[in-house]
Parts: sequence; C-alpha cells; structure tokens
Amino acid sequence: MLHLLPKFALPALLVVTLIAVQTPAQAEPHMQHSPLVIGHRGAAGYRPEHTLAGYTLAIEMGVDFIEPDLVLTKDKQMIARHEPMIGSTTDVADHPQFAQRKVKRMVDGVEYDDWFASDFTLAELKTLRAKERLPALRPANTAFDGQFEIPTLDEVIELAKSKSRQTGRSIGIYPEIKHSTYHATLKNAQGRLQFGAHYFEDRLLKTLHKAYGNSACAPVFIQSFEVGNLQYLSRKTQIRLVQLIDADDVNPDGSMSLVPPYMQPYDFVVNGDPRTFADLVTEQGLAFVAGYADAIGPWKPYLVKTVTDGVDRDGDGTLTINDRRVEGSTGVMEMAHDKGLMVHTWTFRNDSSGYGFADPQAEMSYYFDLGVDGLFTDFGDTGVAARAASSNPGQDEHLKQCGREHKKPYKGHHKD
Ligand SMILES: [Ca+2]
Repeated sequence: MLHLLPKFALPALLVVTLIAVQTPAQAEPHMQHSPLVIGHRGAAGYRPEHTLAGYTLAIEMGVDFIEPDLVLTKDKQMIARHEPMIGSTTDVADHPQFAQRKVKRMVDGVEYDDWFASDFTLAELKTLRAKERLPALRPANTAFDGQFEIPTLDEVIELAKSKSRQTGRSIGIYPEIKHSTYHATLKNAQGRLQFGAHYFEDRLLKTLHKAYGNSACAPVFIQSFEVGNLQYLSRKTQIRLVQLIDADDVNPDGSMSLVPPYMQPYDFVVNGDPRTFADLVTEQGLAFVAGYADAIGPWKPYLVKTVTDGVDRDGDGTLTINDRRVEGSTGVMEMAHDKGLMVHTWTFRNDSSGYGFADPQAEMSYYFDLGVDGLFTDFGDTGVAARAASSNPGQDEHLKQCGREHKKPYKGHHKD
C-alpha cells in the first residue's frame, strides 16, 4: 500500500528496487562454454586488431570470449591496444599535428621510437583510425584501414553485453593488463609518476566490478605476463586470473628458447627474481602460480613438443615450422590440471605459426583433443569448427565455482 507510506519512503523504495534489478552479476547468465574459443585481439585474421568491428565479427563467428589488450591514455582511460606504442596499428603518422609526439622510450628494457598512448588524451586518440598491423600477410584487411576508432574498455564491455543479450550466449571478455610495471613507473615531463603503482589494476577492477560484480562467475578472465600484479589482484577480486607464459622461440629439438625480453616476467627482471617463464610451468612453478591464479596461458609449444627433423611433411618443397614432427604432450597441461589450473593456450592462426601442423583446423582440433580448456585464435570461425570436429566439442556449463571462495590466499612474500 504505497499511499500509506511516508512521502520520503517512495523514492527510497524505488532506489532499492532499481539497485536490486540492476545488480550486474545477477544479470549475467552463469553459463560458459567449455572448452573456450577466444577471439584473439578480436578477429585479427579478418579485421584490423582491437576494433569493435573485429570483436563483433569474432562474436558472430561464435567465439565465447573476446580479448581486449589494455593500455592507459594520458587522461588515465583504458583503451584496447596491444602495446603502448600506437604507430603500427593506427594512422597517427598521417596526423601532422602529432608529429612532435614521436619519442624514444624504453618499454620492458627495449627502446622504441614511436607514438605512445600515454602521451595522448582519449579525445585525441579518438581522432585516429585503426590500420592493419600485418599488411603483407593480411592484404585483404587493409581495405578496412582508416575506418575504425580505437575502442575503450567500456565500449568493449558494452558490445559484449549487448551481443550476449542479442544472441542469448554468454560473450565474455578476456582483458590483458599490458606492461604493468611500465605503466606503474612511467614518469611525465615533470618527473612525477604518471599513473603510479597499481593505478592500472585498481582502475580495471573498479570497471569490471561495476560491470560484472566481484565474482568468479563473471564472464571475465584477467591476464598478464607479469606476476606481482596478478598476486595483487588475487587479494582484491574473485574475478578469474590468468598467468601468461611466454618464450622467445622454440629450439629445433623442441625445447624452449628463452631470450629477453621474452625470458622472464618483467617484474621479475626489475626485482631480481631469477625465475624464467619456463620455471613457472614446472611442478614447483605451477604450485606457485596456483597460489594466486586460476589458469595459465602458455604459448602453445609449452604444451606440445615438436622437433625439426628435415622431413617436408606437407610436401610443398620447403622446410618450415609447419613440417616439424609432433611428439605429443610435454606434460605441462596435465601438471597444471593436477594443480587445479585451467589451461588456455595461444595463438592459433590460419596464415602462420602452425608448429607441426600445415592445416590450422587440424592443429586446433589436436589441442582440443589433448584437453586444453581454451585457445586464442585470430580466426574464430576456424576455432569454432576445430572444436566441433574434435573429440572435445564441450558444452554450455554452469560455472561450478560460483558463490564459493575458490581462490587460495597468496601466502608468499609480496610487495603491495
Ligand atoms: Ca613444407
């Protein structure tokens, strides 16, 4: 009987009702397909990477998650770019008013001569247009050069949510914090920290918690190649965390080549921690990672051993990495699963890097058959077809860890 309530009660009641109805975590379906097909940088095989057009195409191809890599702008906004440098994926060089912004700067121990997102406001970045990073490999994609803006994380979330409603599928997002230490220690012209320690992580959590709730059920994974930032996040969020595992190359005998800047997490370099990426996928390393993360995201040669033996397996008259002999699982995936870690591996492409495989769909099916929990691909359509053709086509599942404390508190030494 609303008319019997004091006048001030009605607005209060409405506010309470609206909050209850709009609680984001409740609005999301707690379903997820497993194993996952993750749209790497959108649909990078078909559209310039990290554009709403690319993410949209990936979703239409049937991927379960879209992947925005994140960097910060001068005015502290999160935008989707693979690196702080914007010269190779935008038309910034064609804007004479920005010519003076090109500078030399170190990122993770490597010097770049480029334009950096952190020297531009979001409004300035919005005047730029995306272009294809690999025009020689992907000439068809250059037809889209100059058409698409750089998206913000907010825009990516909005797209994923509207497509989820439209399709009835749960379209998740898989944001990567790019170069956490770089952003934390970056100084402005006055010598002051531009963002400061953990600004990036705190800002990301604020956005994600508002959009999805602080929940392991959120259709979200946060990924990073660094360790300290994930440990920090593990104490602040239930959203699932992924430790990425990199390397420089694969040796002919199948062992991993570890050369800087792909040898160690960059915060390990700065802190003098001698452990390499390869050390994180030993029994001891995986136990360490399981203390703060829910999954590992290793480069695919960490999971499947391939060797160079001089046989032209695809018969095209040249020896490439595609001809390597496949020797099966390295055991890393099985060890990770034993520790309770999911395994999401990368990157699968129709036009390059098929270690041991000339047929990209067969390659992806092989990894699904092996038992990975997800894979990143530039070609979402091939990924979805490969999963369907595999012995592990999966199904939509309720997220089992919803509503329970799934993450072990990190007990090691750490710096906040
Ligand atoms: Ca060949």
